[in-house]
Amino acid sequence: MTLNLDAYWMPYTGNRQFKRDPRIIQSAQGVWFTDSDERQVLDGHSGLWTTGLGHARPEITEAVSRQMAELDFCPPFQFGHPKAFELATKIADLMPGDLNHVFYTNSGSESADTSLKMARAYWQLRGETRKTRFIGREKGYHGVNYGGVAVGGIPANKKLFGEVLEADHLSHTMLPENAFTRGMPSHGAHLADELEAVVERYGADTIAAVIVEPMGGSAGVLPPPQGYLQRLRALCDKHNVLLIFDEVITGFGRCGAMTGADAFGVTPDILNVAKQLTNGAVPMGAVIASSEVHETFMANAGPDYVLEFAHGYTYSAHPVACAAGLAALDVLVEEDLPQRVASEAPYFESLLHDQLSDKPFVTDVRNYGFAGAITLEVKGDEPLRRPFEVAMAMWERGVLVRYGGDTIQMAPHFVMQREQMDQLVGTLADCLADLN
Ligand code: PXG
Ligand code: PLP
Repeated sequence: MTLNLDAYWMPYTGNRQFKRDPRIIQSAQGVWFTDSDERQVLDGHSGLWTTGLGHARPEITEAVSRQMAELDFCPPFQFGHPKAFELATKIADLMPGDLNHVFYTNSGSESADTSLKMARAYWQLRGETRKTRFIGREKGYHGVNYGGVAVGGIPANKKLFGEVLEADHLSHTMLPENAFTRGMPSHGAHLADELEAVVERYGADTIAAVIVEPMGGSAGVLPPPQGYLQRLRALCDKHNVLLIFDEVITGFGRCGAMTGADAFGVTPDILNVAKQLTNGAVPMGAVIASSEVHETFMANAGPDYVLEFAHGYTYSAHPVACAAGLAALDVLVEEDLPQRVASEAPYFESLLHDQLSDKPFVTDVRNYGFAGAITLEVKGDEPLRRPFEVAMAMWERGVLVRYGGDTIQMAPHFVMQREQMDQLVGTLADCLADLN
């Protein structure tokens, strides 16, 4: 069979290069993909930070198949089905603090925009009508919808699209003195204090929320400096600003704890998830609000049949996604996988730093939990070229990694064995050694 590649306009892809040299994945099992040449390719990125439990988990396949036959769709507005409530209860149980109320979305991007709307509406309902301003962070990624792009801090994701929403940005924490740090860097907690300057400039009575990833993901794995998130939390409390954690990558195990909030010991007011919620099997995200945020909506909406939050998606709480989520979270908890990530993370960390730090063009190695990245020196006037070349060389040798900006990113499955990690990092080391 020859595929016609023309009609599919691929997302975040160099379409012209891809269609000249396609990389077609046919099937997946565990930590392995099979490509269209019947090659076994090691999945070194858990899909796209999605599939920590391994691909094709029978528990999820069975739950999804059963759900399709039993209830394929249920209108989410003014009606509900049992699994939507069961999954919300399960998610709330796994969240820290009083993050107890789950608003479903279908992706991380929808979670980002939902959380921003929730934050603004919260202040409106409390009568603080001037609190509308959002603060993001440089190098932040909050998906591709207009709200998320505005608070995001990756220039390439913004430059052709114009600004719809105004936002300010704290500095990123990738300081030169932190290069080659194992785990959380020791410098940079003071960068949270920039929030004071923003408050000074605009007044706390105009600021709705700060949104950050507890550990930056897409920009190439940026663990928070020690004490940074604590300071950000304290300043948000001092100035009455909501703190939103975008945990689309860190939620459900990646950092060796159930959430990034747990891993780093700081609880936000609103926490966004997606990806690992269903192990990537069915699109789903969620925004989890504190009881206080939720109660503000419930208490201020008027008669009880009136909408408290005029927001939602046709596919919010989709029954098939809920079934996948329930099955995926059961496996995550029963196999104690966040704990496995925590106990195996030092092995992954040593591999990364021992094998990659001395390779040509590597200017930084970063890691936390089962997330690792390197930064590569820019080649001439083409900042994106070298990571692309490395990732293609790895694909040739049967290993899939993610490349983006000047970085290569790795995200082992939570179930990955040491010899597979050896292959992942060893193949990268070999490809780097061959660079010129
Ligand atoms: N927030 C965060 C923190 C993310 O990591 C999104 C929002 C958007 O989610 P959706 O489901 O709308 O894609 C993400 C997604 C990478 C990479 O290369 C990471 C993401 C997406 C694409 C590439 O690391 N994360
Ligand atoms: N556009 C139109 C014309 C619609 O009717 C709808 C939903 O009814 C949407 C967009 C939003 O779609 P979704 O709810 O899947 O985000």
